Amino acid sequence: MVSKNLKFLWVMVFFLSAGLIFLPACKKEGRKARSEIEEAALKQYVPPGEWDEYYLFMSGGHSGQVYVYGVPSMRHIRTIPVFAPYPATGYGFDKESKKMLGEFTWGDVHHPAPSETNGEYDGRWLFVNDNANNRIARIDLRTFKTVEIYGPIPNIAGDHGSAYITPNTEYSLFATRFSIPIPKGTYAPVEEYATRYKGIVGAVKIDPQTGHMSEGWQVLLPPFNYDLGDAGKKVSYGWAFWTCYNSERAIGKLEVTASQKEKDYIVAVNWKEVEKVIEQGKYEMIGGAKVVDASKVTGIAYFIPCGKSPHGVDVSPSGEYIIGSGKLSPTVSVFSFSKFIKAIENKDFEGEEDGIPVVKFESVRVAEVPVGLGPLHTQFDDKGFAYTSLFVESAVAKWRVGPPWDVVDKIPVAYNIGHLTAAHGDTVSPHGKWLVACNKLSKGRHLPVGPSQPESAQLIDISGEKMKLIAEAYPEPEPHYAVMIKRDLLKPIEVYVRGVDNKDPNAIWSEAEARQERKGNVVEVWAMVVRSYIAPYKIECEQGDKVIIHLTNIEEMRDEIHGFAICEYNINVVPDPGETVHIEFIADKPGVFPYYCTNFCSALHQEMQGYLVVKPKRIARMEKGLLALWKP
Ligand code: RUQ
Ligand code: CUA
Repeated sequence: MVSKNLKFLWVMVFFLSAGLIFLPACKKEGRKARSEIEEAALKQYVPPGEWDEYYLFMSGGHSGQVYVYGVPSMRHIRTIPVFAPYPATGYGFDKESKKMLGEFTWGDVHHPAPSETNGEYDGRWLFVNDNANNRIARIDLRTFKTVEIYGPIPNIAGDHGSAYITPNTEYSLFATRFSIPIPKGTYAPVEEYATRYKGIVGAVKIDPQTGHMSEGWQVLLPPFNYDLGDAGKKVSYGWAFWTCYNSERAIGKLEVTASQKEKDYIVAVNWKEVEKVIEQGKYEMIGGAKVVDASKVTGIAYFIPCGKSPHGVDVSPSGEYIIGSGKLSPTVSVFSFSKFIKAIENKDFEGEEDGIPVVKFESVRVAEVPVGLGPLHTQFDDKGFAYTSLFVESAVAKWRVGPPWDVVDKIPVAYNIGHLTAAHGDTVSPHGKWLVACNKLSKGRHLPVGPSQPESAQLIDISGEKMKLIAEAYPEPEPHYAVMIKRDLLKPIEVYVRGVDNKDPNAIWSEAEARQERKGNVVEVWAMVVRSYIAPYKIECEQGDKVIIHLTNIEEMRDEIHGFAICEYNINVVPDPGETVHIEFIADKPGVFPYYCTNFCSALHQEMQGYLVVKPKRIARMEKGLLALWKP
């Protein structure tokens, strides 16, 4: 009995003393974790009513749109419809945007690219590519609206290596991901891929004053898959770079057939030289575009060997280093631009592809950085470091751009990161500070939402030596690439000022001007919306008439947005304050169709309504007949 008690006592003594030793340690650990969380939360916290420091423009992939978030809060602020209709803002319903969308109702946005001046974002426009339908769109950052869609671009299929902007917004780059027989419409069996299919890279010209896009140039290349691109800057200004895979010129199961060679290429194009040779007339017209054949015209294109099936190519802020991410190798290859130029001068070539020189790998490569598994894309900070996304490893590697070219930090992300973006991280002067990882898989780190799972975006603090994961968000699908722009660079308007931003001759600014006129079968209406009525309150037409409505929102105050929808006519437009939009449709359904304001705008929002009265053909005809009888 005594011994049993003693034993119990000893056990108690042991646990108590152990507790005395371990408890403070545990508590300390717990406190540290807690303070780390608090620190992260404070870094991300943007109090209600305050602004984020950066805009984050994320591509929306095959949603066809661009999404705007704030950094660091990661709050979704706006959706900018680009290649798909978006009834929330009336995009794709009014005459202008309908015309811009043309025959397509979707697009595949991959790479947003802000306009630049001297290699810096200038806050004027944002360009995005459509990988599916070979187009490039321009968003005006004064209005956050898509104002122009260029394309489909001739001779290319799958505009992936796009819409990269050259340092003074001379061009937006494009490249064919899938080589095809050109011009489009040409027939050639897939079996003749290696000989009759062609690769094309090129650029759309941009008017430096207006942003307007027009035909630029195209370069004819071997039938490889051209993937990602980037424009040269500073020392490499005047050049453009794209990676390519499938230099095997293979067909079939590419995962096997196009992964045979140890190396594929980065193709370097001297666009300043392309401009010159085009001026000299050394081009062919193919598919309505000026195409320079790089196998016939020397000095415009070179291949740089890069291992293996590379994906991203990123030019360092100084323009000196061209970084190729070999997605099937555990390293990024760093090439020196000055060595590349020297190699060209010395004709230091190791072969050719269809007559286009391949520069000697050893002569241009300066480092092979062992970043980790599945490197895809690289961004830069203000302290001489690069950040590379590792798809297979689900991590971001931070490494030194320059000797000893070492990896200095690594952070896991959740999961399978594709692109990443740092603040101004692809310009000549990156900001550092923030990095956003665009992850392809979220693996249930969120409330379950059924089998269609979201991608994730993780905010990482890169201001210190060690990267720190701060927050996680679930952006709209699918964030391929994104760009982060300092908020004060953008000067968006809040109202379309009459006579300044709105010079539409069909705008009306008072109820007294509201009216409709008939010209033959066309009924033209000048209408307006304001809190809280729509004028005119009725639109009368006959079945089969074409109805044109010029609708002005005459509000002069921020936020005073009105919608205008016609029941069962599949119409909804949303003019902003001071904006005029145009609707055109055939009144093919007879009857009475209410129209109303779709934006809850005021206490009497529900009162904002009117009627589209469509007189049936039969009655209209009868009336006309009677009139004719009665008149004689
Ligand atoms: S891609 S995840 Cu379409 Cu830019 Cu690399
Ligand atoms: Cu105007 Cu609701």
